[in-house]
Amino acid sequence: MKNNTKVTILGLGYIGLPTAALIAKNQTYVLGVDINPEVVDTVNKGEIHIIEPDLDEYVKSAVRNGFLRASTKPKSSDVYLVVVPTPFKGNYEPDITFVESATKAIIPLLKEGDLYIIESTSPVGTTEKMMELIYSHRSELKDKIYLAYCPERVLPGNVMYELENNDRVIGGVNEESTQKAIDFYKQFVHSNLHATNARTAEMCKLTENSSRDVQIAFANELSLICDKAGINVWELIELANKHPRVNILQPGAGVGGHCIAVDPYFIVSDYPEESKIIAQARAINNYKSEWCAEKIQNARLEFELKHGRKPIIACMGLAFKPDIDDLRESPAKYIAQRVMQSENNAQILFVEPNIEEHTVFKLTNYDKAYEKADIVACLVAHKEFKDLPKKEDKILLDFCGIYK
Ligand code: SAJ
Repeated sequence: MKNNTKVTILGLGYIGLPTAALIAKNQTYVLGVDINPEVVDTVNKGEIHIIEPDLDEYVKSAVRNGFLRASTKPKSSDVYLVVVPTPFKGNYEPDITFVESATKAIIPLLKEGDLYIIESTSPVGTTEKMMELIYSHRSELKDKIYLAYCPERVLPGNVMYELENNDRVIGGVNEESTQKAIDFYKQFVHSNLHATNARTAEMCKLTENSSRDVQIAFANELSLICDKAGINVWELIELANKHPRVNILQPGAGVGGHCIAVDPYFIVSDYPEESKIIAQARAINNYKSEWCAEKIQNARLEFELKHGRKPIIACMGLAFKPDIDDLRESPAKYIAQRVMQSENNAQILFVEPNIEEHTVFKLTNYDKAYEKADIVACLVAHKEFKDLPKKEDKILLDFCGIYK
């Protein structure tokens, strides 16, 4: 990139801030824009508001060296990256209003030769929609600016490494735009950049996560079948995976996070007639959490009938996946809430080794909870739980393969 290239990143979240810091590390002037003034103030102090290994060092040095600044307002740049959230509405319809408002904010600033890229996970056709929006306000820019879509595929907890080293799929609204975007990413992405068109790039992101959701649904469905068949599903999957071309994923307490549990709906809502397996996989993964809550409920009732007293129940894990501290959209948290509703709190011990405290759940150390509990519901396969001894006097409900 020419060293006087100015880049504006719209959205300083889990992807936007790491991306801004990485580009700034390559001596490029980056303006990070966020609608939240607290985020802007935090970044301008060289600090961070999200938890991601190594990110603090990147942001601190980029701000100190003057290559990264944050603001609530965009300024004229040469490259604009839209990295804002794309949630779904109550009826599972994708919500691209953040992408639209970020685009509207920069329309007055655009000039001939600028590059506009969307990174946010978006329904197919969004980049073309934003192109029409831009041209409807600035017709003189038609075919004079470059527009592309480039999804990210980084894993939370490994973002700084994966941003630089994961292959990227780059889809322009035309070939010149694709090439312009490739030339941009080449400056800070040291892996393969795969050229395609915008619609294919948009669908590629949705396909990656939908394929994973379907694979997890297959594992979860197996767990329901094996529970009825009296088969250890962990042993079954381990044996099936000995086949050279079989790779069955792991059953769990459901599918959480902002990605795998969300992105498939972007396909289903646009192609409801065609996306049968994708829709059904979502239903199975959502149902799995209900199923786990019911198993705990039944175990509680059986215990009470047998022992004439209420059991102490340990909910082991609240995060949305193993060994992280993120509880957003967590199936384990949902199940813990269901158990709490059906039981007075004194009988339930909540365990989450990756956070100190929680506003709703009073946390107990995992060792202590395991010792005291009559029923142990293993909801998240955190590494701390792997050493817990199997005790005959406890009812172990292993939903995530702690004891596999
Ligand atoms: N899960 C299972 N069984 C498994 C694997 C995962 O139940 O065998 C559950 C996890 O517990 C979690 C959920 O699925 O609740 C999602 O976990 P994940 O490991 O898929 O991780 P995410 O959502 O943090 O990251 C995914 C990744 N996408 C793929 O692996 C295809 C990541 O590369 C994407 O960048 C990210 O979504 C995203 O941002 O889209």
